[in-house]
Amino acid sequence: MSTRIKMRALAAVTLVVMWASGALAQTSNLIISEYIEGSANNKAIEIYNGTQDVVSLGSYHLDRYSNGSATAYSIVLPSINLAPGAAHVIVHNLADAALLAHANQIDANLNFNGNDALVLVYGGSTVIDSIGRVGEDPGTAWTCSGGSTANLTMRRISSVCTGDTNPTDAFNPCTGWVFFAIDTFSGLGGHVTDCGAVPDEGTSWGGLKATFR
Ligand SMILES: [Ca+2]
Ligand SMILES: [Ca+2]
Repeated sequence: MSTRIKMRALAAVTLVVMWASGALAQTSNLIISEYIEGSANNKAIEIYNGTQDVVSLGSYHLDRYSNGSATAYSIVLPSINLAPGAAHVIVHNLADAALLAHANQIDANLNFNGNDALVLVYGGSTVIDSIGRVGEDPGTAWTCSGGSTANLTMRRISSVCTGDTNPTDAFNPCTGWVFFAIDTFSGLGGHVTDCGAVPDEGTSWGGLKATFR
């Protein structure tokens, strides 16, 4: 087989595998792809790697700002590699078993309840994504027509390719999110975007290796 044909075959296999893993679409960085504020302690956050690269999750943390506070409580993320197309699900430790079954990480400090801003941070202070508005207590929740950060499941719409990197401007949950009934857990563990470009052969091969590591 010629080198060119081998490369084409490799690219085809790579594309099929990347498609199967949901990794065709690229986001600019990690995004918060799902937010569950359910009954009692049913709280969960899904973080999705829609990039073409393996991401070291330990370089990120999730800050919670409760009730309009300007002071963050940081939730540490584990030092694992998140493959392209993979999702990481954090669940409150007292959640129902049906929700805990989806957890990659169980954390007692994931105790938001609708009026608490959440910020995904890279390194010391680079904001990657956010939900809510830091410094504002909206009362019960940030709301919009048909949407709320309380008592619902929020999922990022597929066209969102970059997180909300401004955690202090006004927050409208209907911008970039769709809503599902309280205690909907079925979307956890994966995410789909339509963010465009297919990874080139060189970098997607790295992603392929990561997927099967
Ligand atoms: Ca609160
Ligand atoms: Ca914002």
